[in-house]
Amino acid sequence: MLRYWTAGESHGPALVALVDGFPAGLAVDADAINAELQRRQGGHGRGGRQRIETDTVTFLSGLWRGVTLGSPLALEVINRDAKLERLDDVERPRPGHADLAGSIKHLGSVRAVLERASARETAARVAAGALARQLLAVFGIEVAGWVRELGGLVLGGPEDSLLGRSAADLREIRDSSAVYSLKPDRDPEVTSFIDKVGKEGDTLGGIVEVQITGLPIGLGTHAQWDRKLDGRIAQAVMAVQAIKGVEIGMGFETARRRGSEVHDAIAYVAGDRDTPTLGFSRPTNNAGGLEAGMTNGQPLVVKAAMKPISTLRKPLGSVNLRTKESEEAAYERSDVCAVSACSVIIENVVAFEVAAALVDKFGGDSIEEMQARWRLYHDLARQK
Ligand code: EPS
Repeated sequence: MLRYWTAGESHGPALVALVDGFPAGLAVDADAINAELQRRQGGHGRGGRQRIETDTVTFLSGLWRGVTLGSPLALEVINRDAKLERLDDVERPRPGHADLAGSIKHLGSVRAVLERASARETAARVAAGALARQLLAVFGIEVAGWVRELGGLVLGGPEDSLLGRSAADLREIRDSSAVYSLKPDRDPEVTSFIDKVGKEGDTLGGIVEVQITGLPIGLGTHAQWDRKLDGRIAQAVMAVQAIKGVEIGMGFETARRRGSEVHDAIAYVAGDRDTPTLGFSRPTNNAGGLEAGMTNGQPLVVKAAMKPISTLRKPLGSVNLRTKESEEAAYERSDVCAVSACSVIIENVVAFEVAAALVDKFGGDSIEEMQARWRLYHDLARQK
């Protein structure tokens, strides 16, 4: 079983991801993990913290000469802005943040809660996911993510499908955009909108999309609710800070259409028998690559809705927890828009869940055994 936890406060000494159940024998590319951490720090609209940090990963365990041992991996990302001991408490909880519910729940301070609730923690999740996608790459499984909508501006559509296109092509287009969208020509309009909203003391959310190609048929299961891959992905995505909605494939739109306009017809091309999809293809991908909790060989398509950052420079009404008087919510340095960063986070948390499903299906002791079992499975399936 491949799984991970994170630890660390936003202004504590470091963030840590503990990855357990990772197979032995993978030569880890730390630079590739660092590239994802760097992307997470970017995107137009980020706050001052990102000018202080240079997020890079250090492996505290689980590697020997750069190769995974099959033992737990502890990944550390240092906080340069480690000043927790010097920070004051917050008395006026911010609407939308963990401040109010968390401080009451723990019978403690707002600071004690907000430090862990901060989206800074996602650096650890990105490090774990960026490691997991290196396992996916061994099997030809590729991940790409981008911003599809930002503050109501629509920056993508059905034309962005990975059906018949390469993830590398879409990543290249996205990397040329200041907001990680597939419409870099719209950047001037989008960035000046973010700047304008920032000057007004407000924040923006958006919709991000992740697609994964090269998947075999049969990751996940129909047999038990807590191992269905759609359910696992939905939990991982929903559990990212500020996410309020998750869609797989056509998502909510399926509810408005007839069955004949939703389900994807099945075709077979004998010449494609040796591909991971065993020759089966689907002219459309409304299911988003998942049927009954299992991958069906089509690209996985996941979208997530991110609410605007809850720390507002022009704050909403709140209550002083000490005096119980009405006051404006507290303001701490924050981002105007972190939707671009969110696309990186969702990309990597989804990658981790898919890697966990790959380990479930093909075994977690070593890469070599997984590759042998992958070949055996496809040989057996082809004989059916
Ligand atoms: C973040 C770091 C944080 C915030 C942001 C995300 O740094 P600081 O609190 O020192 O400015 O910028 O966290 C929040 C949006 C939040 O509400 O807590 C990061 O590295 O992603």
